[in-house]
Order: sequence, then structure tokens, then C-alpha cells
Amino acid sequence: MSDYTPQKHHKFTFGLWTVGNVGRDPFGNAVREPLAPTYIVKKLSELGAYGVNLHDNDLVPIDATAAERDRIVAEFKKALDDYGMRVPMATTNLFYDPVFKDGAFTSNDPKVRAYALQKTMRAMDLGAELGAEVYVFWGGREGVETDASKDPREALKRYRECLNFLAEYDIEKGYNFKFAIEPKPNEPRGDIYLPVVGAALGFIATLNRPEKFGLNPEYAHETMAGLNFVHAVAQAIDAGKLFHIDLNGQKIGRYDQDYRFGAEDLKTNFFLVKLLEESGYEGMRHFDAHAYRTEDEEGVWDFARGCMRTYLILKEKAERFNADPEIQGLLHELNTDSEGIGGLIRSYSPSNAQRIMEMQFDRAALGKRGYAYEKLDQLTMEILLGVR
Ligand code: GLT
Ligand code: MN
Ligand code: MN
Ligand code: MN
Repeated sequence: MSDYTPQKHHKFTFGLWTVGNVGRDPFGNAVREPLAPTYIVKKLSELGAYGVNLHDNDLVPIDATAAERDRIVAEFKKALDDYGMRVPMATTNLFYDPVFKDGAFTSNDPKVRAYALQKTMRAMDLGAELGAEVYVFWGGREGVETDASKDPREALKRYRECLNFLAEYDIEKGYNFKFAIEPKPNEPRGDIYLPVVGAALGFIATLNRPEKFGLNPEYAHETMAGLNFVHAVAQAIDAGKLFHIDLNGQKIGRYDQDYRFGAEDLKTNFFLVKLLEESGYEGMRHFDAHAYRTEDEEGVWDFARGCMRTYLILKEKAERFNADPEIQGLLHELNTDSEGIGGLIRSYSPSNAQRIMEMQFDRAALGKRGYAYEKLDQLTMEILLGVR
């Protein structure tokens, strides 16, 4: 039996805002007391996490004086040192304050856009001071309720200007952040720009320094849009753009639920963990989720333990899948190419084209072939259900 105890080398991280979530929702107030960031650092370290991530204002209140900021940051750094914790990712809160109600980088008001840049530059300074390597851009308010309010082309232009600006700031300061864009289709705006992974990948190609930018895909966000998160992550990996990942649980078509990792759709989460583990992805396994609103503090730590434990269980299931002779036999059969036809397809040459043109295909026989995916999927299910 495997040991599912999280260790530092597993690179599990949580946002301060995740375990620190007090359970507020649009219909009800907080149900839990706020937890001090230094206490979160201590608790997560004891649970086996590698680090904590933060927005500027998860740590430093938006109206703190410079002296207050320095005191808070010094205290927090001491806690990180005391408990052997890192801050691998930092980001800016560009959504909570009323100033951002029409967006931050895409607001119609140039003063708001300039303020968003100032706030982000300061938050980058903070992130760099804490040793963060990835800087996330979640454009939660970058969207509209009505397209009467702004031309979407203009919004993308403003978004691009701001990201280009910040890339130069990063270079000038020598921070060397990896910038990770986090897409989301809606909520809190009616429609958010760059709604899904594919949209963000396309947008990155239009930036001045596309090499600095990648993705921070979130399970819940692609799933809200009814998309296959594993495919989205695979596309980011394929493009060399998986800089970070937000893991959680979500039902299709609902509001942003941010449930405990693995709480919904075990099969998708299984293939997700398998993909991450086999792809050589070396980044953080970050949980952007929170405990159910029904929970007290003990429930919050049950939640955090559960995220990491489920990940490790699914990792072991992936190893089991790879070691299963019947599954591997089926996969082997599916991938055999005794006539070497794959080689003809791999790249164009006049002779390969000629040979393909001359091939005789028994279309009827090809169309009759069974692929045995029912058996393969059932075997996968049995591994997940623990009987295999
Ligand atoms: C917010 C959002 C998340 C983002 C965070 C980063 S904040 O909780 O719901 O998906 O990752 O800004
Ligand atoms: Mn979310
Ligand atoms: Mn959320
Ligand atoms: Mn997220």
C-alpha cells in the first residue's frame, strides 16, 4: 500500500486566499474567521505543502502605509523561514476594489488602467521580494455585461498594451518572472475576455515578448465552459506554455465552485494527473479551491489534506494503469504499425505523397474494425474504483 503523505518534493501549493476563504458568497456572509497569513504558512507546512501563493492584498491591505507593509512583509518572511515554505507564485488583486468594476487593464477609464499598472508593478516588487518565479494574470474583471460599453478589439488592444508594459518593467527590474495568463469564461463579469486556454494561447502570440508569457489553466474554468480540461492542458504543454496550474473541482455549467481537488469527475482528474506526471511538467501543483461553506476550521484542513491526498492517490492509479498488462496489451495493439505507414505520414515528401496516392485501402474493412475502447474504459474504471 502506498503512502499518500504529501512531501515537499511533490510541489503542492495553496493560495493564501484558498484555505483563508471565509465562505462569503453572493447570498451570505462569512461563516469562518479570517486566518492570519503566518498561521496559514505554519499549518500548510505541517500538512506537507511546499509553499503558499498570494495576491498583494492577501498579505498587505490595499490601504496599508509603507511602514505597515514593511512590517507585515518582514513578519511573513520570518514565518516562511521558520516553517521552510516558499512563495512560488504571486499575483495582483485587480478585482475586489470598486475601482475595478469596469475592468483593470481593459477599463474604459485610462486612470483606472494606469492605477492597475501601478498596483501590479508594486505587487511584482512584492512577489520578487518573496522569491516568486511565476506571476499570474487572472483577468477576473476584464470583461463586460454589455458589448455596448466597449469594442472588444479595443479591449484586447488595451490588455496587450498593459501586458507589454509589464513585461518591459519585469526585464528592466531583472525579475525574470514567468507570466502566466489564467483564462475564465465568466464570473464575476458576464463575459470575460480570453475566456479559455485556446484564446489565451492565440493572444500570447500577438504580444511583443511572447516567450515571457504562458498559461495558468484552472480545472474549474474550462469545465464551467463545458470543455475538456485535460485537452486544454495538453495543448498548453504542446505549445511549451504550461507555466502553472490551478487544480480544483467543478461541475459543468455551474457557477465557479472551486471544490476540493478531485471532488468532481474522477476520470478527468485521473487523466489530468497522469498527463501532468508523464509530461515532465516541473511546476507547482497549485490548489485554487476552498472548503465547503459548511466547514469550520477543522474542515478547512480536512479540505487541504484531501486535495493533496487525492492527487497522490490518482498518481498511484496512473502507475497502476501503466503497469496493467491487459491495458498495456490493448494500447500496444492500438499503436502497432506493422507496415510502417506512420512513417509515410510524418512528413511530406514527393515520394511519400506518391506512395500514399498509390495505396489501396480496404475502406469497408477499416470501417468494420472494433477499437475495444469499451473494454479499455471499463478497465480504467476498475482501477479507479479500486478493484484492479
Ligand atoms: C480568484 C479566482 C482564481 C484566480 C485567483 C488569482 S483569484 O480566487 O477565482 O481563479 O486564480 O487571481
Ligand atoms: Mn475558480
Ligand atoms: Mn474562484
Ligand atoms: Mn484560479
